Amino acid sequence: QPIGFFDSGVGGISVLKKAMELLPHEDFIYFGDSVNAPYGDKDLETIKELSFQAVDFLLSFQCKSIVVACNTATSAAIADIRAKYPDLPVIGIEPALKVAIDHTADGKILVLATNRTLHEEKFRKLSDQFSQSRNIVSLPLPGLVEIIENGEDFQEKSYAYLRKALEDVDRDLSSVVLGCTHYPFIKPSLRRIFSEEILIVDGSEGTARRLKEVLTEEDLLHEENHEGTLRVFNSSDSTKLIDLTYRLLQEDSDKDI
Ligand code: DGN
Repeated sequence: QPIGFFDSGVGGISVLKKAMELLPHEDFIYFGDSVNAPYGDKDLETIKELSFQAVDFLLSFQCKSIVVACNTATSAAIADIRAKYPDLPVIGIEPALKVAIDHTADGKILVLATNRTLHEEKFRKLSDQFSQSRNIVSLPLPGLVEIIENGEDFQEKSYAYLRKALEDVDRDLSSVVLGCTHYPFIKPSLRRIFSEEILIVDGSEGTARRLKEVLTEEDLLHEENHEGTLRVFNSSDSTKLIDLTYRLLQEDSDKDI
């Protein structure tokens, strides 16, 4: 049985890549809901509804586990998905604040994500957990997901966007947390803005590790003589998105951690 991944578009590929590295004997199915991207600007009910549609699509392939490879859908819908499918291992992703804190002794932390992720209760709770010891600031980046989804020259276009969006942001930071699964793909552009001393982290590694842990606990891992496979689907029937998915899979994401 395969493992199903979904995101409101191609961003979740950053998480899928980590999972494929860690679990080479597994079969994966990726569903990118690019037609409805970005989820980040939608209301809660709509995000929940779209998330259920994505999960049901993946379950039509008898997936043994679901990875919500989208911070926005995780914060908005994961509790409901788990409630509806109590026996299904469902793994989510959230801004990797803990990773940033564990790897830096002090200094301000900047969290970049969609509006929805930053305004959900889930992020407020996460941030409250650490805000006594560390100064945490957050900045929504509306419109950035669309630039990446569009695919064309997205690195240069993102750089132009970020230069403007981060113009007034204090650069005296210890780390930057990428709280949206699309953002690891624009790390080269972020690096042109943030100096090498500033750590850039995201939650993809942690989510992949958690997936492996859960599948191991539940004894759901494939035998090691099996060669893993990948099938990719997108809600858009344009081949452009499927091409972009494979392009991003090849991309060297040059992670700090
Ligand atoms: N990739 C999604 C996330 O991690 O929040 C963002 C896409 C979106 O819906 N804005």
